[in-house]
Amino acid sequence: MCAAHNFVELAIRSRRENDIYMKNLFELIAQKKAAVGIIGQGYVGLPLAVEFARAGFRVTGFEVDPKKVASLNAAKSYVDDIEDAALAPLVEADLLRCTSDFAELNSQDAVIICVPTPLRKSKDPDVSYIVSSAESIRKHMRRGQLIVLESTTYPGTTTELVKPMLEASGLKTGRDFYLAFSPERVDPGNPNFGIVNTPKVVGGETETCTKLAAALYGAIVERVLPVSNTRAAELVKLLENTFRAVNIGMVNEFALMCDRLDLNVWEIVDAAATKPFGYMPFYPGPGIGGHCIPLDPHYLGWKMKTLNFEPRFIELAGTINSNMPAYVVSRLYRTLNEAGKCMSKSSVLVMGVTYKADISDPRESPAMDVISLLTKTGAKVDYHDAYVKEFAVDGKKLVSKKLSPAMVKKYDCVLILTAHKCVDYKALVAQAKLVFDTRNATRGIRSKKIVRL
Ligand code: SAJ
Repeated sequence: MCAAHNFVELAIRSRRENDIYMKNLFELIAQKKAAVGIIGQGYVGLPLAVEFARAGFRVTGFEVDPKKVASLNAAKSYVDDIEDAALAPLVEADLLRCTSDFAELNSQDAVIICVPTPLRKSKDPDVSYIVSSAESIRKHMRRGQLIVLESTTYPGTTTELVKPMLEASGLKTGRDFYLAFSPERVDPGNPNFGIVNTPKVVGGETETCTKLAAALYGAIVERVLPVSNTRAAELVKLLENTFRAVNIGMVNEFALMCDRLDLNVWEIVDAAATKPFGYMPFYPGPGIGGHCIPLDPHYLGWKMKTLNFEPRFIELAGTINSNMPAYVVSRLYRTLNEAGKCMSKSSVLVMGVTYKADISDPRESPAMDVISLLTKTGAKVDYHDAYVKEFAVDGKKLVSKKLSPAMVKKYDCVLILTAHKCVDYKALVAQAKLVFDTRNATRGIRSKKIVRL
């Protein structure tokens, strides 16, 4: 009886203790006194850190890159969407600081993981950054902390990978610490939607975990949407990005169909976009770039294959989208040929190398593939992009050429891959011998010199 009685006593005391930890964390969040640590200060982690600091939380950014640590502590931003002026008051008020000392994770009440989730060459997920972050947390974690994973990943990552790693500390999820997943929805360069006015989905390992994550994000965003668990939250994000990849793939296939039908795909898409319901426009292009849309659906594809399920839409969209650079080059062959030019003896000026317009990020840009393929044909390829001073293709450094009427005139063809708003396309067309426009950047300009995707 005595042992059983002690066990019950112990359980009640431990329950009470846990309640104290949980209540304390809710209070710290409500009073905005919770110390918030964010691992990864890139285009996702830094804007998130700024919003928590703006709300009055003391935020510590954890970064492995010493240059980023120094830059942020000097209130110098390296993320397009965050101005230095936004950082300065927060750094001065000691509400935002950055460190590479991960032992400081121990003093955080909440830790949010915002690290990259790239793909390996084999298109398998590379969760190594999540693993190293979880390992750092395990080493320094303590009772009463809330840990949230934001990095886009396959359903089951939080519960099958992160949770056991953290529990190797001897602490128990939902009792000693709290664990949730909340997908990031940062859209770089989006002038209308930022962290505060983009609804935030949260899903926890337990109900208390969900509630604590909802309370934390509820302190900075207008709307929090709790879902049933971490796997649901992980899949919500993958649906969002697979939706985009598949629809972009479909409209790219429409571009190929219009080529066969001798129709203008841009006219077709614009006309369809007048439908006020049941339709959402996507636009063809030279392929898809960035660190999300080309990659995220393959995280889901990989997971489903481990469950013997063939994700056909994801595979098909991936094939169509990744073949677009080769299609652009084949169309350019035809375009130059019709102008009596041979590709291998032609000079091409590429306009725009970032993965989408009006940002400076060239990561995973289809321009890399297009320029690589073009160079292999023997063509002389230069580029101009006001946002990207230099750019490596197949290990060879290219430097952005200064734009001038005399310079544009020299090229056999101008190839528009990214439609930055800062370019005067009317002047460009007037100066160019020939323009192949893969983004409809020359929309509304009538000239026999223009060929469009
Ligand atoms: N693209 C097209 N046609 C389109 C739309 C996009 O070819 O109609 C291309 C773009 O040029 C780009 C790629 O697809 O190369 C990705 O475009 P994106 O607009 O999805 O840009 P991302 O990857 O920076 O941002 C997306 C977010 N975009 C939007 O919701 C508008 C969103 O899916 C995520 O918040 C974000 O990825 C992310 O981090 O997951």
